[in-house]
Amino acid sequence: MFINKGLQEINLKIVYYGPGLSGKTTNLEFIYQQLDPTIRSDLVSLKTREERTLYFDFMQLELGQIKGKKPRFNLYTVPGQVYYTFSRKIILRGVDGIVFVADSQKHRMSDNLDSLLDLEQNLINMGHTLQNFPWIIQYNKRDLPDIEAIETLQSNLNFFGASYTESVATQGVEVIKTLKMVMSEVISKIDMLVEQ
Ligand SMILES: Nc1nc2c(ncn2[C@@H]2O[C@H](COP(=O)(O)OP(=O)(O)O)[C@@H](O)[C@H]2O)c(=O)[nH]1
Ligand SMILES: [Mg+2]
Repeated sequence: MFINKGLQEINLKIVYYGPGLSGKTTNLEFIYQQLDPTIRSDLVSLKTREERTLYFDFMQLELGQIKGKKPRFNLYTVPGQVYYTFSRKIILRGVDGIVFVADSQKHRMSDNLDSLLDLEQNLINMGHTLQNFPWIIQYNKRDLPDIEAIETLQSNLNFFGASYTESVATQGVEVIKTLKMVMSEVISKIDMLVEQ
């Protein structure tokens, strides 16, 4: 979080985390299409030739007011592929809220878990814990045939009882709901920190 007292702005950072190909970039692309250009920036994506996220995707939103200050939400995605460990650490710096985008397909369960443990370790190294951090889980790709039941995903991944959504990011199902949910987690936390 960065508060610019002169401009009465609060900069908040939300990171979409999760294994490669779980749908993080697709979330941002849908949000970008839906929102009025006057409240959002361009979507900046650094991609490889194969259309995979190379470093990150980034977009900024300006919404409403918190105690007279303008919140500016900076949305990022991380590259999920295992070997981009360093990029993920850098992108997580100063994070205020996280959406963990899980791939619901059965064969992606171990990738989900590896990515979640990687997230937890990175948070611990930054002096946070998953238990106390504002984060939610998005169970994505609910439209595909060979997916885990929500109860199974819940018992395997949601060990701290975080809020969750069931999405189809390619169709925009529960994408905005996910964003609103993580924003309210973040805001409820900073409400206590930001004085009038
Ligand atoms: N069927 C289906 N495909 C999805 C869904 N979300 C994302 N995808 C596809 O999964 C692939 C990877 O998505 P992407 O957003 O690039 O994943 P990222 O690596 O997490 O950024 C793309 O081909 C998307 O179109 C979904 O909910 N359902
Ligand atoms: Mg991506």
